Amino acid sequence: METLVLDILREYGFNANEVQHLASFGDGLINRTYRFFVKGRAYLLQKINTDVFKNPEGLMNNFADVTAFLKEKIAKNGGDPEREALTIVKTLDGKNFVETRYGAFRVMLFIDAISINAAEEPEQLVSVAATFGKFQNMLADYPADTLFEVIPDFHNTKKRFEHLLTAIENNVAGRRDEVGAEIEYALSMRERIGAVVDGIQDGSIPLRVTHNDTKLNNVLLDKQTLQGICVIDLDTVMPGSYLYDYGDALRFAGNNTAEDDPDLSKVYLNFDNFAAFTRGYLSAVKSVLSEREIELLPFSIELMAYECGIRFLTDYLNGDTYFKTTYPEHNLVRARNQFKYARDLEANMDKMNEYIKGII
Ligand code: ADP
Ligand code: GN1
Ligand code: MG
Repeated sequence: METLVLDILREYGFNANEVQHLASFGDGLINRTYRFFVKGRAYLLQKINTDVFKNPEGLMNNFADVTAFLKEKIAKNGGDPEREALTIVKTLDGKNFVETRYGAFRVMLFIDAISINAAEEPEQLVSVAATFGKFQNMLADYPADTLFEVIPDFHNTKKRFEHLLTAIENNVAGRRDEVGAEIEYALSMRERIGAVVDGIQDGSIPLRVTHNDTKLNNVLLDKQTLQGICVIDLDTVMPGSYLYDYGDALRFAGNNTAEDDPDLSKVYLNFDNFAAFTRGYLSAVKSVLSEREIELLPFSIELMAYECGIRFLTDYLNGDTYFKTTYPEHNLVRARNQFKYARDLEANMDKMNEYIKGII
């Protein structure tokens, strides 16, 4: 790896003898991330997962255009464009990424901040949510039709359901018999999972530019103040629904425990986290949400937990080809966790709706 990396970095004008402290970094489930230093400045090198992102050029064009658009707004508002938005470092001949026979790689400026996998206290989520909300606001007038659709149907829950049916049918990894209960639950939800997809189709839910992967660790926080600074992981920025971003954020941050905790007794809606995130989010976007979107906010969390659960289950049935796993049952543990969470969200639907009504 080291030699390959040094070869890539030469394309950026970084000589092998200048590159220091090259090491793996972060804990995303899709890309491989490395940090290194040159002349005291920190950078990230990322190997773009081209099994997942089949067209790195289209993806990097989105990335470059969206960050340029954000930077202009941030500068206008008196912010720091290199801290509040990602910065692509270009190669010596002006390219956004490097293609090698081992895959596609990009370099970004490292932002000196932290990302967390769980909130230490609910109040942290107010600022995280406002950072996601602000990101959506800044992109509200972005020309959505110029965006390349990186992963078609990314949050099309009905299509995800079809993929699960195919995986059940094919039983590639021979694991179907172990997951009867999970399959039964997944199938039982069939009639309810079209709410957002159908709403987009019939026009009752507006199509907007969204992030589509609003995990807590995809926002950077200031080390001292723990305030949200910057939304990262822009690979999936595409037209979508605000409900995907809100729902996915609370799928992750509203769960009382990690998304891969095998101890299901710890998996339930942490209502304080839900309340804090919802307050922060609504403070940023309340004025632009439609009535139907507001109505579906609580359900969107259940929907995203369900969708992520069937994606983990599908990957388990397919023999773990999509998500990074660290042990054989990892995807199954994740699927069970998400399904337990979805059921708990269902039980809390009225309580969440009451809370939102109180704010609006
Ligand atoms: P993945 O798709 O694998 O989740 P990410 O783009 O989210 O990849 O990067 C993985 C991790 O690297 C993030 O969770 C974050 O901790 C860190 N990271 C990514 N970009 C930056 C950046 N520009 N500055 C600082 N840390 C970053
Ligand atoms: C992946 O890339 P990362 O780790 O932020 C996945 C999300 C899932 C998430 C589950 C491109 O997110 O959709 O919700 O794992 N990203 C992609 O942890 O599939
Ligand atoms: Mg990430």
